[in-house]
Amino acid sequence: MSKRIFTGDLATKEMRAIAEDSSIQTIWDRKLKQEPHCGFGTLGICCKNCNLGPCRIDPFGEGAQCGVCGADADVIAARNLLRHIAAGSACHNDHGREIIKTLLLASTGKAPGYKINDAVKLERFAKEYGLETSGKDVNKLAEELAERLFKEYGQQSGELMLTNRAPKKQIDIWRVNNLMPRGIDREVTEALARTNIGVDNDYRSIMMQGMRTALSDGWGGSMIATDLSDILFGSPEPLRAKANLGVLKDDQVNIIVHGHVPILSDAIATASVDPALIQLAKDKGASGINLAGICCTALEVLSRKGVSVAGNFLQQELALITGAVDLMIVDLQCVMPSLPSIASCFHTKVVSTNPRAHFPGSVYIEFHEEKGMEIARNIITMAIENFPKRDKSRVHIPKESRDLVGGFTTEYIFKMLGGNYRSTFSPLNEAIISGRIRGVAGVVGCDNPKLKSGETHITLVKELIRKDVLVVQTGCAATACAKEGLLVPEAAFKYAGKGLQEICAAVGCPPVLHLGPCVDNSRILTACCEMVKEGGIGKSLDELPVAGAAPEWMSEKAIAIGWYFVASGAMVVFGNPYPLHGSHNLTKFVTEEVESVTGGKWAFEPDPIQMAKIIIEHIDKKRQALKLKPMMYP
Ligand code: SF4
Ligand code: MSK
Repeated sequence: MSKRIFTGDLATKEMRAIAEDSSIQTIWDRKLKQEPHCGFGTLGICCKNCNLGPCRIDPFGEGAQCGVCGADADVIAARNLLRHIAAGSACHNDHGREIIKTLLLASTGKAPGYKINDAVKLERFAKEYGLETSGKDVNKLAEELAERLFKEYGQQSGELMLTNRAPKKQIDIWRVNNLMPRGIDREVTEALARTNIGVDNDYRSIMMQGMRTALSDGWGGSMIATDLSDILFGSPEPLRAKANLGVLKDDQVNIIVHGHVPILSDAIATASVDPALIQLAKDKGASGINLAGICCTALEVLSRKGVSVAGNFLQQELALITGAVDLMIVDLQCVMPSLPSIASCFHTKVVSTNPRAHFPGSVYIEFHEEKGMEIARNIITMAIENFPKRDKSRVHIPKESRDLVGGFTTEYIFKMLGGNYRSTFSPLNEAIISGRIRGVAGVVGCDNPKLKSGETHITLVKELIRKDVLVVQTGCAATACAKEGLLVPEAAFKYAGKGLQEICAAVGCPPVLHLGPCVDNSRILTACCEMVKEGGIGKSLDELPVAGAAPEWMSEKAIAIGWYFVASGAMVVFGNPYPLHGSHNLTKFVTEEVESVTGGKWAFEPDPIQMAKIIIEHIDKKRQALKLKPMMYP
């Protein structure tokens, strides 16, 4: 094992040691074999967009300064970045498309396992799309909405409807700078077309398309996915659950849902409490069925059904190495191709389900919403039947698991702050204006073996709440902090500054609010809109005392998210540098120049304490511009 400390998480350390003893290769071993990573790739100045290449730029200025076609470092790095944004946006947008399809099938009676769970939200959402709602049957309205949304995917001109949620000044910024996304699929397609050899050769123009593309994700596909998931599966409300590998049970059938789209995980969660299946599990010698999740689909069923989180991205292989998982069911995104081979060292079955995502070595059971519950029951039965094959002598479940509170939404924050009869964002704005809370930071994104995994999130978040910054989280970043016990109300008294403590005590909330999976970063956008609407802390998102961070990002989705926040006026700090530093001009554009266009920008800083300093300085600068009172407890 590398002598370097690779994580502070005890469960992860314990399971990696077991993996090594059993000669099972995990992500950390594979990463070591890749080191040193390619210098050209790390700087973002290699290109293989056509067969004149592959080409690379000499960063020392001695060798080639442009590719065979003439593209220089700026163009190459910008095209690479735009392709990442396009791929990340495509993932979220496709996720949204799947949810629309389920809404359509459910509303037309073709997917009997699904129904409208939040009719109030459906009506509100349909009105935003200009649909007539009065006196209309819920299913008819849902059907019309689904068809309207599909049209927005294929729209060729105009503006995405949900951008209307933004403050007027924000909309003006987008319109004046020609940044408005025109259609969801259109922006991703155009991004790919522009990056072909000999199309867009101006790094600034390439990055402007990057903004339109990313906005089509944040204010399009992701926002649609979030809202429709609430409509279909129910709007989350805070609930307690646990996080870390210790949620696995040695006497129960352990099933893990892994991936992103909640359509399948929701059906599995529903079927897992079916008394007939629980009885079948008992007949096979188990004391019950234990459902847990990995990655973002875990956070979908956590926030709606209180299903515990077995781990984040880096723990997916380790979960299998416990020898206690009877079946892992995967859909797509962030699912490592190594899983079937690791599962083959144990009795564990890996079941893949999505026609977009095939995993050689897994059992493939294609998921169809029309038969969602039947398929879910069949898969759970398969897990139960696999339970007796578990080799008890090879089971090793770490003890670690911590309580967390998940399930916060923009709507719930209203209720939490104002009560059932006076829902309002005013106490949050007041707390910021009066200097009890400094501002709000979104700490989101993945976990990454290049860093001391999880620690960057934990150190950053502790430092921010100590300085009275309310933190909101999504994705694997939230799981990392949950495992440290930061997502419970009690954490305020242990870690938060006095001002934030007072607010948490008054409201009864944690100092770190869990807003769900990575697609639910759209909730951060809508919460920011509500802060502006409430008044007193800025007229557009860039004026708010808020900032974002993706300390351990790894996925292209994180880049799309990071860029849609910049396009929406936020400063976002990445802990793990993005490969663009081989282009001085592009680096300058994303870290400085873009601020004069949208008010947002990127920063890069691997040290979490320095990262907190950058965020706090940014928030303080915004507070000064707004002429807010000094902090109450400096
Ligand atoms: Fe080389 Fe230009 Fe082709 Fe890229 S597009 S591989 S820089 S010739
Ligand atoms: S799962 S995108 S590792 S947050 Fe959304 Fe986690 Fe990042 Fe995947």
